[in-house]
Order: sequence, then structure tokens, then C-alpha cells
Amino acid sequence: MNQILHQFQLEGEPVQCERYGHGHINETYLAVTDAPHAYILQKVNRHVFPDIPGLMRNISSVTHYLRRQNPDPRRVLTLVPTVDGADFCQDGEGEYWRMYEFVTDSICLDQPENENDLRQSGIAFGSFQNQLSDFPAHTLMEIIPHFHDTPVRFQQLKSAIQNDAAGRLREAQPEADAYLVMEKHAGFLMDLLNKGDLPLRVTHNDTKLNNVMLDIKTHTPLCVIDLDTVMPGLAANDFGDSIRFGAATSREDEKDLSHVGMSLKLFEAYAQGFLSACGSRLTPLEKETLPMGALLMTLECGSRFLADYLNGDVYFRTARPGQNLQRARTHIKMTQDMEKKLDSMRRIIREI
Ligand code: ADP
Ligand code: GN1
Ligand code: MG
Repeated sequence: MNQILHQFQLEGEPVQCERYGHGHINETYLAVTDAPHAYILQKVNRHVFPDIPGLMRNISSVTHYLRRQNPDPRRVLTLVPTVDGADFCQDGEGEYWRMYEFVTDSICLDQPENENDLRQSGIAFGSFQNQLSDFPAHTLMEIIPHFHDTPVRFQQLKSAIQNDAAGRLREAQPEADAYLVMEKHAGFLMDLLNKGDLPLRVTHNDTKLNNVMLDIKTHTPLCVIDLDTVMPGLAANDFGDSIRFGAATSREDEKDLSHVGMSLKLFEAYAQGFLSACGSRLTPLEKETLPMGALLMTLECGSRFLADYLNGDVYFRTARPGQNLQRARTHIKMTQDMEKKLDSMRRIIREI
């Protein structure tokens, strides 16, 4: 690891480097030097991202654009250059590595401690979208085609069911059936997009609570992180993925399904934060589609967890056997809960 660390322009000599965080995709390390100075070192997932140099160009141009609006280093994710002045390096095995400044005096939550935490994350992701509203979207590479194209995600689930590559379908048949019943919702947003009724915006596309850094004392937003999937997308999807994760009454992989559901109070708190930061830029139809964004992001993510379980856990990082199936189960229950709460969600949005 020392060899990799020395590829970057560090302040001081590295004295510590250990695995860090709870992301499902990249391999993340916290590195500390004797300066002392803290950095985030990441091995970027080559299996998930087909064009890492292109991905790094996206991140570099987005962070430069954001920095022109706010030069405070805690307010924008900051890439640390390599000794050659590049944004990333490659090791002998062809793996790609990058480094960020560690956002100091910050906290990153896997679950909100209270409603205000979720409201603050809504402000963070809403402001992010707002700050990028005039960003030249055509210069961004589409990092993963069809990333939030729910009908395509259902095709991928159906292929996984058909191939049954890991021989797990028998065990997961009830879950597969449950997703296929809910497939009726899948085309809702893509149909509106294809008809030209919804605009594409520069969106984050992975708006989990643990992809935003809050100030450790005040729990107010510092910056949005995990910019790997920034590309043109729908406002409702950014809104919805935050609800999927942050407004859940349980963890993503809770085994006791009696704890699983969506909290309308947390939904309302996030919606207040998000709309206060970017509501004035959204069209009336975009605002109306926010509740369906929550339902669809939950349905879609759950279908991806199930497909990955059937494929043999090849995409999302798992910490124990069966974790992707447990994630898929919570997302069935969450989606069903959202189906029941759609009218209440719509009322909350109208009232805000
Ligand atoms: P993944 O794509 O695997 O989710 P992330 O970029 O989200 O990777 O990083 C994983 C975790 O590492 C985050 O949830 C956060 O806890 C931590 N992290 C990432 N970047 C920073 C940073 N610049 N400062 C502090 N913590 C960070
Ligand atoms: C992944 O990287 P992370 O853990 O922030 C995934 C998201 C899923 C999420 C589910 C690039 O996000 O799409 O919604 O897991 N990221 C990618 O928790 O696939
Ligand atoms: Mg992440």
C-alpha cells in the first residue's frame, strides 16, 4: 500500500492506512500522515465502471465547477493529484487508484439520528443539483448506460432469473415473483422522459445518506461525495434514492422484516430540505413525480440486489452470505409500504 500512497502528492509521510466506510462499490481506505494529514484512498471498482479515465474526467470537471462557486475545501470533494499531476494512477495489476482530501470535522451517517439529519441531507443533495443546473451536461460521459432505466433493470433481473448462474433461484423464487408483480410500475418515469415531459438534469444518481458529509458539531451539510455516477438524470431519481435509504425505518439489510417500512415523517423532512434547496428550479410535473421516484428507486434497487444474488454476488460488496437476498427482501416490503403511502407522500409534497 505504501507504494500506492507514494504515487500521490502527500503532506508528510504515511503512518497509517486502513479500510474505511460502508460503500458497496469501491475499496476505500483512510490514510494518515505524520504531518498530520488525513486522506481517502480508493481503489475504483473496475468491474462496475467500464471507463475509469472517463469517470475521473467527469469528477474532475464537476469538482472544478463546484469549487468556482465555493472555494472552501470542506465544501467540495477535492482530488489529490499524483506526483505526475494526474487525477489517478494505475498499479501493476491494472487497478485504478485515486485520492481525496479527507473532509475534516465531518460525520457520515448510515442512518439519520433524527429528522433533522435527513432534512440536512435533502438540503445537501438539492443544493448539489442546484449548483450544477448550468453545468454543460453534454460534456459528461454516461458512466453506466441505463443506470436508472428501471425497465432495463427488470430485463436484467429476468436474465438473472433465467440463467440462475449461482443455482439460487429455488431459494429466491418468492422474491423473484414479488418483483415481477411490481414490474407494472417500472416504466412510469421512463415513459414521461421519453415523451419529453420530464427534463434531464445533471444529477448525482447515488444519493444515499452516507454519500453526504455533515459538519460533526452542527450536522449541517458540508459536501456531497461519491461522485462516480454524476451524469444526466431525473430529479425524481435523486430524490427517490435518498428516500429509499434515508427514510427507511430499518437498515438496508435488516433481517427482521417487521422493522421494515418507510417513515412519512422522515419523507417529509427530506422533502422539505430538498425542495427548499432546488424546488424553485423544478417543473410542476417534476415535483409531482417525486413520490413515484421514491417508489421506483426502491423497486429498482431491490431488483438489482436480487439480480446480484442470483448472479452470485458479483456487483455489490457483501459482508455475509445471503446479504443481497436480505437487501432484496427489505426492498419488497419498502416498495409495498410506499404503494400504500403514495397518496400521503403526494399530499406532503403539495403542502410543501
Ligand atoms: P462507494 O462508491 O464504495 O460507496 P464512497 O466514495 O461513497 O465509495 O466512499 C465510501 C465511504 O468513505 C463514504 O461513505 C464515507 O464514509 C467515506 N468517504 C469517502 N470520501 C470521503 C472524504 N472525502 N472524506 C471523508 N470520508 C469520505
Ligand atoms: C451502491 O457506492 P454506494 O454504496 O454509495 C450503488 C447504488 C445503490 C447502492 C445501494 C455505482 O452505492 O446504485 O443504490 O449501492 N452504486 C453503484 O445501497 O452501483
Ligand atoms: Mg458511497
